[in-house]
Formats: sequence, structure tokens, C-alpha cells
Amino acid sequence: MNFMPSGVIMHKHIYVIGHRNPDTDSIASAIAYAELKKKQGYGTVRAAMAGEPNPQTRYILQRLGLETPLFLADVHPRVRDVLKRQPVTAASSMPLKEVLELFHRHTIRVLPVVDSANAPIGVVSLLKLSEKYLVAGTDRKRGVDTSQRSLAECLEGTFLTGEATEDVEHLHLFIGAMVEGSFSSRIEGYDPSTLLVMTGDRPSIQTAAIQKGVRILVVSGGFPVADSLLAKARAAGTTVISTPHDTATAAWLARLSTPLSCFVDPRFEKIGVGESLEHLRLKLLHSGEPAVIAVEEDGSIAGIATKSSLLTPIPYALILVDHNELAQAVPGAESVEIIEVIDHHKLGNPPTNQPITFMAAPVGSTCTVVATLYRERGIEPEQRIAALLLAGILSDTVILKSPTTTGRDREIVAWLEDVTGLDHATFGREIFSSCSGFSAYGTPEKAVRADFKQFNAADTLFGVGQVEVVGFDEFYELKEELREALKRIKEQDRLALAGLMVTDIYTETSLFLVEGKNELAHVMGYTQLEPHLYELKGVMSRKKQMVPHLLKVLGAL
Ligand SMILES: [Mn+2]
Repeated sequence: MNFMPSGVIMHKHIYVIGHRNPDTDSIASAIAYAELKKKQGYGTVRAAMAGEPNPQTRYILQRLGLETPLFLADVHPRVRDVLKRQPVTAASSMPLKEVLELFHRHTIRVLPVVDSANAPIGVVSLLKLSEKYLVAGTDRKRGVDTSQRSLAECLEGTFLTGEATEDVEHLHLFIGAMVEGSFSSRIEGYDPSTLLVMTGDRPSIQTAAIQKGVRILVVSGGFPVADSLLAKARAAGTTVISTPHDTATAAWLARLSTPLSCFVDPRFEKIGVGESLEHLRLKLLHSGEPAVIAVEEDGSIAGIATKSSLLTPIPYALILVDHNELAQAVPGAESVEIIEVIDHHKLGNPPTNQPITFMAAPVGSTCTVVATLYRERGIEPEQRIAALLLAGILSDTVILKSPTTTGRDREIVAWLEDVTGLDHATFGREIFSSCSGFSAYGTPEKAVRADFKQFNAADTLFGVGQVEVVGFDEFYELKEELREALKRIKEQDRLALAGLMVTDIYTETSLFLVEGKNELAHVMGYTQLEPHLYELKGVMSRKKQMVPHLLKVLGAL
């Protein structure tokens, strides 16, 4: 049976993940279901968790030698999830000639310019470049901004005098294709130190240019220059470059030798790869820029994000286990495709765009549902996975004693006992006694908060925590501290009542320590052992027994 939609989903990473504040069932079902998927040939499936495991879960994983699932605190899609890496970049010293080739070869419109550490320092857009370059102005016709190094490289030239300096100079280009007299009167009025003269096999022009002390003389066609002239050039400070190109080509190449630094726009939009796609969307929307440069944590360039990045499919999807309501799901789940739900709670799931696998059953634990899937498909779980499933069921049903336990839970437990050779009662006791009680939580307040849920009776907001114990000795030792913790929680959360169920899994009795609503004593209907403390024989389930009872009696007040 193929339970996963084929096609595009196949190469996505799929995380099987339980609810926030995960309990054992939530983490056990995620691991076991991810394993089932792998056994069915889905290699990209991985178990995850939306929070740190509680002490009981930690104990079980350690006992079975299983790894803690991947901790996903937040699954909001990030810039890195949709970014195309290895962007085309250029250094600011690159001549325009090569830059245009990059634009052409990669069919791009925006080119980021990076420094030697690969960090972006600006952008060049093809549109702005063509505007700046092609629209003629009075100075544009002659003006050439270039360095001697860039010029010589573009001309494939050789320095006969002078050297490859890096400074960008603003030069005026003249072609010496006329008699010497006309040439000299042409360049009259220009500062010789800004003159770039190109000529071929014309000693008279060469001589005139050097006598005038022009900045650069380019001799085209590879023609030789007399040694005596070169000596004069050296004395005059004129750089002489020999190029194999003809004069027309050389003039064109000189214009394209302008380094990119002359065109870089230092204002650009930047975003970290770890930032949310939503942030990227807002940047693209409000900046008016067609592209945003994405940078790695170290500041180096990661890629270019454009509007099409926002349409790129997210490379991962979720399978929710042990919950179906987004309010309980890992933050960001609403922005990610959910492809399956495996659960045993009331439905509160949002609508989906696609048909999905949705399995929910009113059984004692999600692990019961997952184990059923193994059995139905004739796939025997690996021993420690079977033991993990067993642990999940025993944890959620308090060793099959909770009123939430169903016949199907018992049946699956019997099957898992066969597979693992474990006795459920012994294993259950081990699980609960190893980590039950208060010491595992650190402080009394943490013990109360670890599994604290809020409820509303008419307009009365109240909260109930639950701790499972083996015997009440430790509870009585900590009772006053726990009461202080309940007082603080009641204040902090603005509750009318804050209570703690301390459930002894052997005697199947809960003690209920409570702060607030003192008149409760008249209506509670259970033995009051002392002020603020009630004994509730046979009460183990908060959701099926305690909360319905409190809703009833608080409503009657
Ligand atoms: Mn559960």
C-alpha cells in the first residue's frame, strides 16, 4: 500500500513531528512512524520533536538505546530553503568587457559585486548599466574611465614604457589618424595628463603625442616604436602600450576596459539566509528592487532572492502525530505542507488543499494507532521500536489504568509484548518509577508547570497540572512548596483557581492540591484531607475525570 502521494513530495524532506511540550506518546509515535515510513521505502522521512523531551521520555529513549529526534523549534520557511546557491558574482576590478560577457552567458539582469572575502559590496543592474553607458553626453564621447592595468589587459597589450597601475583615471580618447598639425590642434586645450592617444604606424603623431606629454599612447597593429621615442616617452612620463588590435578595435576595447567599480551601486537590499520568507516578501514588496542579496551568517554572499524565490516549493513537509490542531503544532506549521495526520484527539484541524492521509481513532494513545499500522501492513517493528511503541501506550494510558484505555490498546499491548518479550506491567512500573515524582523536574514550580493546562468554566479561568507518582511520600514532603508554586502560578496566569493532580499509579488515587476558590470545599464532593487538599479515589485522568468534574462544580458555584 502506498500511503504517500507520489511525485514532487518524494524528494522533499519529511518530518514526523508531535505537539509542543511533547510527552512520551508524542515522541514515541513520531520515531516509530518515521521508522515505518523508512521500511516502506521513504528514505527522506525523519522523526522530529517540537520541544525538549520530558524526563520520562528521556529515560525511555536512553533505556532503549534510541536517539533523540531532531529538535525543530520552528519550521517557518527560511530564505535558505528556496535560495539558488552559487550565484554569479564579479569583483569590482573586473572590466566592463568581462562583465557584459557574464550578463550574456548567464542570462542575468542583476550582478552582485563582491569583495575579496566574497561579501557583497554592491550591485550592477544591466538596465542601469546600459542607461549609463549608451546614453551619450558631451563628455561621454571621449571620456574613458579606466586604469592602466585594465586598459592593457583589454587591449592584450604590452607596456613599452610605464606600468600597470590600478588607479582609475578619467581620460580623453583621441585617435591620431590625421596629419600631425591637425592632430596637435585637436588636442589643444586638454590637460595632457588626461590624454589617451591611439595611433598606428605614424611616427609623426607618436612624436607629437610624446612631446606634448600625453598620459598614454597606444600603438595599434603591433607596430614597433623607435627606441629613441621610447626614451623620450620615459622622460616625459608617457606610458606607451603596444596592442595587436587595429585602432578601431582598440578604441572600442578601451571603452570596455572601465572597471566595474565605476558602475557599482552601493545601495542594495540584503537579507540573511536564516530570515523568514515572509521577511523576504516584505523586502521585495517595499524596496521596489527586483532582487535582494542573501548573505550567509559570516556575511559572504549566498545567492540572489527574487520574486520567483517566493514561488519556489518549500523543500520539506510535515506529518503530524499525536495532535491535529495547528495551535498545538510546532510554530510555522501553518506555512508548511502537512501530508499526513496520525492522532487520537478531538479534531480541530484546518482545511487542506490536497487530499491527505488522516488517521484518528478514539484510542488511548497515538502509539496504538501507529502499532496498528505496522500490524495491518504485516511489517514487524524492530524490537526496540516495538518497545518504544509499548512505552508510548503505557505512558499515555498510565499502564492501561486510565479510563481512556480501550480494547484496542489492550490488544496492541498484547501484540507488542509478544514482539518484545516484555511484560507490560513490569515495563510500565519501570517507566513510571524511574522518572515519576518531583525530583526529575528540578523545582516544585517546574513540576507544576511541566504538564499544566488551562480551562474555562463559564467565566472562571482555571488551570490544572498533573504529576504521576509512585506513593505520596515525596508529595507530602514538598506540599508547602508546591502550594507556594500554585499561588505564584495563579497570580501570574490570572487564574481563579490553580490546582495540581498528584496521581499515584498504583493505588489509582489522585490527591488534588488547590489554591483559590475556597468555597470549592462545599461542592467538591470528595474527601477534604486538610484545607487545600482533596483525595480523589479512582481518579486518574485529567481530561476524562478531573476537568469535567471541575467544570461541573465550578459552574455550580
Ligand atoms: Mn497521546
